Amino acid sequence: MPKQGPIVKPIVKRYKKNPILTKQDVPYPVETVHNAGVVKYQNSYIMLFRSHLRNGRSIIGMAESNDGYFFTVRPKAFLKPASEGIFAEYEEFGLEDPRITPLDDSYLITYSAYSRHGVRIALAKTKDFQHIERIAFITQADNRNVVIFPQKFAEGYVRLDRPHTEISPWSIWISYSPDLVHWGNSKVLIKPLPYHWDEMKIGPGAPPIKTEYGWLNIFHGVFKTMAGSVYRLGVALHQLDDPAKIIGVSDEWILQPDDLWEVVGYVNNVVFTCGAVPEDDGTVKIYWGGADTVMCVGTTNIKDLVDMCMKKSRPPL
Ligand code: M1P
Repeated sequence: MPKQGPIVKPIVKRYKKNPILTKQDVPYPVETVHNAGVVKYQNSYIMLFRSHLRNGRSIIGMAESNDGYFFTVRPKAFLKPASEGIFAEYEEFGLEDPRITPLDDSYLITYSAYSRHGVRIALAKTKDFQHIERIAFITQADNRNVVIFPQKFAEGYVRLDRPHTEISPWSIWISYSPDLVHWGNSKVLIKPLPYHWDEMKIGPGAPPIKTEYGWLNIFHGVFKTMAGSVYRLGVALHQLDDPAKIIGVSDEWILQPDDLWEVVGYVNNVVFTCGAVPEDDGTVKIYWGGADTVMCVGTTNIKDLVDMCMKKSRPPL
């Protein structure tokens, strides 16, 4: 029998019945169910998930749950590429990685729109998860993983995003907007750290969570190996009144691919989050796609995440 190593308490405790959603749960043909935004709406949890179709392009489905663990999928897809106008042109190759931010009386949804012109982020909004209104494209090509903060600040609306250029590869930036459509005043906040688990890419994951200690930003980091890239999750803490100020970035990851369905799938070795739900008892449910194939959930504590950012931090830049 293999020897048991030292027992280390995990920061994120996986739900025993993972994966919580697979393609078998979807009443229309899809090949994957992953990278879902999740939010509490009235007395339920709403999940907007990405699915690959058999042509390799993605659409967005919706599932609902009373407890945040057992989800039922709606009979029809929630969002498919638009069929006319500017949205049709830029959504031609599919929609990916939805994030949901409650703001005022609406829920903002950002998603990656793919087309022959590259990938960019679209903003849509809903009040009831029945009707959805597309608002605008809010990035140009090659800037994705946009998460909007769930409040307006003195400087306006605030988002984190992840532009990519050769001399500033895949880092987390902050931008500001007066109206959610026009964004600017951007600056870089967190960069990949050489010879570190996030040395290739770093990108926003779940929309930031407000805590008494600051904003928790659960992000993904990528490390390139000879056997392909490994996607893990990390966490950073931003100042409450000025999220451009970083209080700390955890040196260690909080979750890495371990379960079989995270290690093997459509893309091997991936845990990727687009949503986390804070609960009244100080815990947080983190939702992640496993190997770009299935949806998983785990729980963690706000205090543990904050401690990781403050006590074991690495330089943001
Ligand atoms: O396959 C892993 C991930 O790859 C892309 O993420 P990023 O550009 O941030 O590295 C996305 O396609 C994402 O959906 C996917 O999970």
